[in-house]
Amino acid sequence: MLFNNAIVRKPAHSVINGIDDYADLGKPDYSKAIQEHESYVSLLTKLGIKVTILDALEDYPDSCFVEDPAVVTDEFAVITNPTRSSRTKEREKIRPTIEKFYQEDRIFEIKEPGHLEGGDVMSVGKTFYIGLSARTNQEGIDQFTEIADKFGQEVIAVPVNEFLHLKTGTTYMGNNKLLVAGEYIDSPYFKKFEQLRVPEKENYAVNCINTGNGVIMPAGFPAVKEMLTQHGFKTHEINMSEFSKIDGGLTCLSLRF
Ligand code: CIR
Repeated sequence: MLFNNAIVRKPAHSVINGIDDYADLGKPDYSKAIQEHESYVSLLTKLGIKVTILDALEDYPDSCFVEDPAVVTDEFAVITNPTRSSRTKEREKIRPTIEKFYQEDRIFEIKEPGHLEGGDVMSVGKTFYIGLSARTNQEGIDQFTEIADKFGQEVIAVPVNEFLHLKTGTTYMGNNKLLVAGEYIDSPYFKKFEQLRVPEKENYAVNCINTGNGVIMPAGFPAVKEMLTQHGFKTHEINMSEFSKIDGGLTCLSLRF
């Protein structure tokens, strides 16, 4: 396995009012979102991952996207500073859970005027690629760089123009293989990787999770499924219809470590 633990948060009824800056597919249906979330948790559990399920937070419509208010790594954790005002306080809500898994001196914080969201952080070996996006600013990246440096890890900032977060446009599958869509196809930032190019109409499926025991991908993207299979990955599909309506992908639904 590439990770043994996952933290997720149940979607609240308010998930129907989650931020939708990109998708424009209408509002999510709460019961369907719950079903999809349950399938996600069951799959992680079936694959041998220990899942911690946090209670829904009605005051925070996007709080099921736990990947954004924290970054977790083998050695340390960072409580981030989400940009959108409806999400900023999610940082306080995730902290007690992070404290259960990490010692106090291994927990850091991104502070004003720095902003950073976990969806922009892609970890590959000893390097963090961090998206400079509408949600993560240079100050946030500079603060993260200082933290990573304490652990001998480097940061490479990558501009994000077409997507919400860096990982909405690229995810790392291991073995030097990188799924890439849109602006990251043939990007100079990712020259050293073997690129698995996602066709535009399947852009949403660039956001996958390699568990080390198969790749979790959204259901309904045959070209990406075929490409992953050809590259030797077993795939597991999860229906993401409701989360995709509010710009949420598979990675954003969990913190994995
Ligand atoms: C937002 O706009 O913040 C949420 N509706 C979606 C967050 C997606 N998070 C992620 O890709 N890590």
